[in-house]
Amino acid sequence: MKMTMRNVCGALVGLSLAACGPALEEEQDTTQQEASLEAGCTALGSSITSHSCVHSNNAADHLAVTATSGLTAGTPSINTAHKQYDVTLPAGATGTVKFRPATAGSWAFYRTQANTLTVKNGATALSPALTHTVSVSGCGLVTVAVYDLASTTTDYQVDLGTASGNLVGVVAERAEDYRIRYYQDADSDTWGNTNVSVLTACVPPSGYITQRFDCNDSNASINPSATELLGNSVDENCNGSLTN
Ligand SMILES: [Ca+2]
Ligand SMILES: [Ca+2]
Ligand SMILES: [Ca+2]
Repeated sequence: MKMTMRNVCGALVGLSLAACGPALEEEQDTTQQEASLEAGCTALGSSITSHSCVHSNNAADHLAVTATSGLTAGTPSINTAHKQYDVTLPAGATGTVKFRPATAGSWAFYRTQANTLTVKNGATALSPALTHTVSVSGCGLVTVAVYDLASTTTDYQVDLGTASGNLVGVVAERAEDYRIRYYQDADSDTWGNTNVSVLTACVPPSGYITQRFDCNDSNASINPSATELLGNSVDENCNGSLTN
């Protein structure tokens, strides 16, 4: 049996660090699957995006750097997550910064302008795992690109294309840290099947929800909020008892 702390922790980061303590989650062993950004992910979920917006909206989380024209000895790094780097670009031109991931994984680069972003390993431009626009009320982040960055000893080169005012804000977050487990709700009674789930930082598949503990996911009249009907052999409210 495999135990993990990361799942519970990641799902709670945006809510409460205090809740991210000793909780251990028992991995299900049947039909659940570990969703990856590459397999059917159409957009990042609300957890990582809203978390990024919190830092973008907090002036105390902003750091200012000046990008260089190409990679030079003076090219600044934007390595720290949970910050918005306000990157000044060369006037009317592409600017270069560096990014060395603290942990290998899928890194999301949110930006305040829909300018281009290219991540390179040496001379090789990497293909993004995902890019999409962002539209969150009250949040200045408008686009995101996700790259799978495997090396924690590489300074990846990040080229930022021309931007209005020669200034663009960049928030980098690791997608794996914001995974949430969703459960299949096949009978649409708002209670999911504990045994059929996905763990993902992306928007969940259709019909998947965060609430679980449906003991019969093919009958919408049976779930933990249903009323127990006495005198039959059905546990309508999923509490394990036929008498209450
Ligand atoms: Ca259900
Ligand atoms: Ca009953
Ligand atoms: Ca019952």
